[in-house]
Amino acid sequence: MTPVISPGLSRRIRGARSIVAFTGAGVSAESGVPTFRGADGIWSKLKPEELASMGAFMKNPSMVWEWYAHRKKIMSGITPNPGHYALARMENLAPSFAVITQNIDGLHRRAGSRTVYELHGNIERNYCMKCGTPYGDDFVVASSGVPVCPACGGLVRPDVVWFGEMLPEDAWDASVRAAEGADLFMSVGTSAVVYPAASLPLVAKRSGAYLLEINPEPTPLTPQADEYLQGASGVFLPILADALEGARRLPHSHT
Ligand code: BV8
Repeated sequence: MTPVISPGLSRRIRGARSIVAFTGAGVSAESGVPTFRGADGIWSKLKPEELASMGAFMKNPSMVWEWYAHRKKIMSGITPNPGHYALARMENLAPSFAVITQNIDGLHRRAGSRTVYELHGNIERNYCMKCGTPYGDDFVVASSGVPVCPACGGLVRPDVVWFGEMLPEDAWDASVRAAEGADLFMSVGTSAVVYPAASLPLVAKRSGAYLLEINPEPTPLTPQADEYLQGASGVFLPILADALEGARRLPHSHT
């Protein structure tokens, strides 16, 4: 039985001036990307600090690169799912729309989303830690073992934000502005435990946004949400996009 959303939520979507979707690994789960904290999540087997941190990389760069090479391989075979495409549709229908993502898989842009702030970087990009030269995956794949910068001999690393590292300033600043200006803020497919990203839903709520959460499981954010849709993003996001599309088809009543 296809879930439905309340008439109140439909009206809210239709009347929203600025919509923000804040996404986590759950939005890519239906594309086959493993999440971090779910039952079969990445962190259930490994400790994040042991792999996604500068300390881990300096201690054992080849182990960290083995992990990222494995994840790059998974991500090279995935495609966007209905949840990603629904957000791209909503961007074309809403007066203002932005995606703030913690995901590093690039699937939002591949689905057609244009305003995407990548808070934790992107696994498709790499750079030299010494001179900053960017390198694509072809260079990384061609390197045997830990990729070394031909220009300066520095170690090349994935362009993702590790624990203890600052988030990219532009993406962070733009995300805070988007959260402060949203009248509908949707937290979708995130366990809402990684900071400072996880502070954005409450920045939005404090600035007057209606806070909607979509997740098959409750999270620490659920009690603060104005509305919680318990279910998959690939199911609910297309329903929200349909509600928004319906509004755009309605003849404008001349009252
Ligand atoms: C920083 C990139 C400081 C790399 C990642 C103690 C308290 C508070 C904070 C801290 C603390 N100790 C340390 C900190 C700070 C730390 C932090 O927050 N730690 C947490 C774990 C306690 N944060 C940092 O270190 C950040 N930097 O703070 O710098 C600083 C200050 C000044 C100067 C210098 C430095 C950097 C954080 C970024 C870390 N990088 N990844 C990589 O991926 O390899 S984190 C990792 O977690 C991913 O980026 C991921 O996006 C992020 C959040 O996870 P989620 O996306 O939410 O995924 P998760 O699996 O957890 O949840 C999935 C959800 O989807 C679940 O709820 C599930 O139910 C749901 N789901 C499943 N299927 C579906 C679904 N939902 C919808 N539909 C479905 N079908």
